[in-house]
Amino acid sequence: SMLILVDQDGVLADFEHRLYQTWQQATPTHEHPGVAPHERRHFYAKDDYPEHLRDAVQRIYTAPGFFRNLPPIDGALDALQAMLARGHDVRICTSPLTLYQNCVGEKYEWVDRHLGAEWVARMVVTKDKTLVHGDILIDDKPHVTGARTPTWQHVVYDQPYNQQAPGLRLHWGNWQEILGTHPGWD
Ligand code: DGP
Ligand code: MG
Repeated sequence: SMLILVDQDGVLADFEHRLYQTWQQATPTHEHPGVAPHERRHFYAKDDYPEHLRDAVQRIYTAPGFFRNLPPIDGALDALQAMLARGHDVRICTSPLTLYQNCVGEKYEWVDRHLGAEWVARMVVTKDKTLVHGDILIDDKPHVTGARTPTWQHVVYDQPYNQQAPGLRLHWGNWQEILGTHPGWD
């Protein structure tokens, strides 16, 4: 069996969907129509918007309620439970915003609401995922770096903004085939 680290935003919780939806509700269309999730090209959402609108983007994802109300990505919650049922040790490994005031508590609330207290106890909240041991890290960030050489193998969670990243591309429609080829799966 394996120790599997699963990222939260962009893997379990749909940050992109809610950002776009909130932008469309809050911003007059003559300013900017917003960047639809399938049109996103940079890992950081702000970088897909013109310079003069970046503070407005940041105000959306730092506002109270943003992280609490992210919709789950289809198939994500079932996949976590299925990995655990197969005997793996599964942890949610997430990096909070440096503007932590709403983000950190609401990330815990999200896990409690959608997965329950048992999974709150499985959360690892860190700015540097290379300091966390594991066999696999499922993460939508194209390059996950930090202070140490990681013990885990990064498996990229497939998103429009990480298409340049090489290697295996996992999503909740193919995860059993991708992880099934990994030594330690059975
Ligand atoms: P993680 O999914 O654990 O790698 O965390 C990445 C965080 O970055 C997540 O909370 C979403 C957030 N994020 C998305 N777009 C931007 C952005 O434009 N600027 C910043 N600072 N954070 C962003
Ligand atoms: Mg992420």
